[in-house]
Amino acid sequence: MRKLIAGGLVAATALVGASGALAQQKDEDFVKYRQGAFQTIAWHFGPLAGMAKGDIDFDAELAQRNAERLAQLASMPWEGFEGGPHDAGDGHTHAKEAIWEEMDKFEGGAEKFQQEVDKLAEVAQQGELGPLRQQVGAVGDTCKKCHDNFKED
Ligand code: ASC
Repeated sequence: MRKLIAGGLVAATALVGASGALAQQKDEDFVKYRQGAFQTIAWHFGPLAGMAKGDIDFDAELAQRNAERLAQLASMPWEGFEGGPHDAGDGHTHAKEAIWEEMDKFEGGAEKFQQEVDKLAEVAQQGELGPLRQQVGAVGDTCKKCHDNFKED
């Protein structure tokens, strides 16, 4: 448990760390990258949210797989915000300028998200709907909080 959480924290705090390799990427690539990363996260969170709400049947194996993937994916979107705000060309970004104005707060939200999905991956191993439902709620709260602060509708 401790190892998972520590790993997540390291990944989350490395947010703005991976600059060198990004030099050739264009503004629109940053936008596409981070949107793709969030889409992949939503793809995996969707069924978990569906199980938590009772919209789809509980499937312990799927829950465990998706939660483990989320723990990996949670560290990925953030490098797509590096060096921004980015001009997406067609205006296709929902990122608020507040991200770059309040980067510490944004990074804090990313770290909290990582912690909660790490916990979700652990809880999913129990194979029980009750605790899963509760932790899916905790993860969803971190999504929502960040969207409220930093994402245009
Ligand atoms: C989802 C999803 C989000 C979050 C958010 C939680 O399933 O795609 O962006 O949950 O709605 O409030």
